Amino acid sequence: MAEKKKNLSEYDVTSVPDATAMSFLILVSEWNHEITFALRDGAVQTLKKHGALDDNITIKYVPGSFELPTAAKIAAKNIIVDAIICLGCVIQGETRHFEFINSAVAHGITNVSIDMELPVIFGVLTPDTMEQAKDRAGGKHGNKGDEAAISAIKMVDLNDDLCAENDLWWADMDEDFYDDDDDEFYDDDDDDLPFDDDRNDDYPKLN
Ligand code: DLZ
Repeated sequence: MAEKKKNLSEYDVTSVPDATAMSFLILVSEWNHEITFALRDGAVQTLKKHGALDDNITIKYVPGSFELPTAAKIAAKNIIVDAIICLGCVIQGETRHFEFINSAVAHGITNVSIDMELPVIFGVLTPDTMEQAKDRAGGKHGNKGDEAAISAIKMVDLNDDLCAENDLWWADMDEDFYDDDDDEFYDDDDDDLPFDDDRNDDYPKLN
């Protein structure tokens, strides 16, 4: 059952896979940068805590949260990375576009993730006030950047798992298709046919 989270930085450390071999792109919105830079720092610290190497963490900036999905799509198409973490902050009291920006960003990120079959993580704060934002960017409610980093690591691990399942499935199929006995079946040479030449006798006659 879903539980209400008390702190964005609280999680079961033992449930987090090792991120040593994983690569991440962090996209950071410059709008409300006092908040988003704190999210970025939390995300980097958490990735490194779980083994991610400096060389495997790339950070790029976009003007505002609205640009996060476009940047994620461009990145997903052009660079090799295991997950993209999108960080932003849209404060309700400060923009009449609040609903519009939030919904565009949420849909945009979801679409990129599904289209590109790549974990693209929604690390965008959508608080009512700047104070609430601070509480969630390293304040009393933890850091949304930490949460985004953990989600990214878990999704990369899940992706690897599911792709490995797929590889196993194909390996099994290959064995069936290319089994030595089966090969004979596709051989044109009649002498090699794995059944009797009078096999038609076994079938009921139509007339
Ligand atoms: C324009 C705008 C406004 C009013 N508010 C925010 C905000 O609270 N958080 C944020 O990340 N970006 C905001 N922006 C900028 C838009 O995201 C976008 O960068 C511009 O509309 C240009 O496309």
